[in-house]
Amino acid sequence: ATVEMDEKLKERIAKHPCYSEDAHHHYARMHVAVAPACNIQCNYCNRKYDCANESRPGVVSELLTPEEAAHKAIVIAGKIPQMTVVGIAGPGDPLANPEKTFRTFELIADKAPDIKLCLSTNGLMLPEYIDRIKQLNIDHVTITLNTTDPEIGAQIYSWVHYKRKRYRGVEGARILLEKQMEGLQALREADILCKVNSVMIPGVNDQNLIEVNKMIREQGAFLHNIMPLISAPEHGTHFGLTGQRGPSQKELKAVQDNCSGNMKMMRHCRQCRADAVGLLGEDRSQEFTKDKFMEMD
Ligand code: CLF
Ligand code: SF4
Repeated sequence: ATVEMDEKLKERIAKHPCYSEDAHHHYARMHVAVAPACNIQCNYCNRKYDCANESRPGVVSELLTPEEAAHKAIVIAGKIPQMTVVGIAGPGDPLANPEKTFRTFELIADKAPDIKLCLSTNGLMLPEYIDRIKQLNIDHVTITLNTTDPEIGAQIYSWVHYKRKRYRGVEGARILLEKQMEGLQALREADILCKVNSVMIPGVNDQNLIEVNKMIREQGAFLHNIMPLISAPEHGTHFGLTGQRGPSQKELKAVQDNCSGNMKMMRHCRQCRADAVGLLGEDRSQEFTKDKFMEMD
């Protein structure tokens, strides 16, 4: 589907490899893994590995302090000229680690003001931190939003930890959805570009994704990325254990096509690691492990 876009908006996404399909051939992103904790439990997540909302299951990223992360970002920006975006996407939820996440962005913005800042979150704490996000000029925020229905949510999230209390089942899912919707609205009011990721789980939320698409479109989200559940029993996720499979390429495409009426759909996502480096299709994270980048300048 073609979506009309004004020139200003085009400029804002022109160098972001995820927000612009054209850009992903020419521009690179890097992730810094500074955020280990999480405030919800998705059934497709195994905490031993990176946040499965925006990353590849079965991968363990090397955790960094904000200072190490900033050093890494500056080193890599110097070595890879196409590097335009630094994202924080895990290994847990960035906004469940607000001090680490914001300190990292602050240090990077200070030393490399041209790099765009990108944040990916489950959305639970987004309303809480919207002011800091604005202050830091974070122009790209992703919310992983898997359903508009708390009953379905109860099958996806086993608990939600909000303001010192743990909520289970429908109750937890309802709180999460409420905060995600508030977050969407706050981003729109702040004129921050918002991408929504939805993990497609056949038999659980696949029928509901059209509804998700409609809702986020009405709330002003810019781009929708429907990602396949990757769930292998060896990752030890709940869905893996219950034999829940991911969608086939064909099933995924059918849902994406059904949603694409009025909204841009992302179809080039590579489900990166929380410490990914490079163009979307390539993974250079091993060239920049901590023992290596700490020696570089
Ligand atoms: Fe990273 Fe995500 Fe920002 Fe991109 S990834 S925080 S928006 S800079 Fe991109 Fe990777 Fe897909 Fe994410 S390909 S998993 S959508
Ligand atoms: Fe795992 Fe990410 Fe879900 Fe947290 S938000 S439980 S880290 S997939």
